[in-house]
Amino acid sequence: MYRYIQKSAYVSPLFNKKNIFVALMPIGVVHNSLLSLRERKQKGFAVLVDPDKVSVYQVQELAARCNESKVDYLFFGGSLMVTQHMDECIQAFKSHSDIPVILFPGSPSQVSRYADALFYLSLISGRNPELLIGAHVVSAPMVKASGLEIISTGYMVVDGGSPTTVSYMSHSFPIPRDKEDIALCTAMAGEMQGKHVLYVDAGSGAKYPISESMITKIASNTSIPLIVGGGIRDAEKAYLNCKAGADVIVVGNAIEKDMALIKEISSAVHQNNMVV
Ligand code: 1GP
Repeated sequence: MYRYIQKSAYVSPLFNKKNIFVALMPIGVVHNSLLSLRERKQKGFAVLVDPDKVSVYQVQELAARCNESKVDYLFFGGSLMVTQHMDECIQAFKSHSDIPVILFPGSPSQVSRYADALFYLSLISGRNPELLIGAHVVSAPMVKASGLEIISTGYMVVDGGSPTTVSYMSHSFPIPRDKEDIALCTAMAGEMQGKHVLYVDAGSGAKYPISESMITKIASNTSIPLIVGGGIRDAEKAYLNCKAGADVIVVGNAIEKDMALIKEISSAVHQNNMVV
């Protein structure tokens, strides 16, 4: 799929018969599916797996449950990577499921060619140059060579009520949870910088998930897909976040504790699709 840019004054092999320039800006399958959720006002559900917290056997069970509950995406990654079995886990998941696997890396070393796509994260809520551009420069050749679909992501960490691994590791302050205008302006800046998606995160296991009013503020003033996660523990909060304007809901911790939640939360998220 290609994004049509605009009419041009001259003809070249890159122009179609109507002299419309067909730009060489491929939109990958996963990015396109995220755009389509936003455009059709549909909602998606993503399960986050931290490779340090699962065995290959558990990943297989997870795949079966995700298939059964019509999960839309599997996000894979964590702030740290103590174990060495990411490739193996992703292969195990892929051999049991067609659900797209998107890497959500805590560091540039977390790249696996077995995934479908990679959130190319820029921590736009922080002021640490390493996580805005430094790590990207170092990892660029490896990321490019991976052949993965790259999804440029404006990553925003919002205070979830307790220090999270991401805040500690990134040496950056999260956005205070009552400063919705800061969150809004950060999101707008990310969109205008050309990020493909926004990921607003209260951090894994957050005491306070992102508020619905903050989600509404961001969603109603930006037009790129909005992913929301951190501290979501039940179907009701997932449903309310969708109502507030989130396009994709991410749940990790709560599912690690109770896999039965996959079905419950997935139904709640997709219930919004039926209402629409
Ligand atoms: C964390 O958004 C994710 O980066 C998910 O958070 O583990 O709290 O669900 P939880």
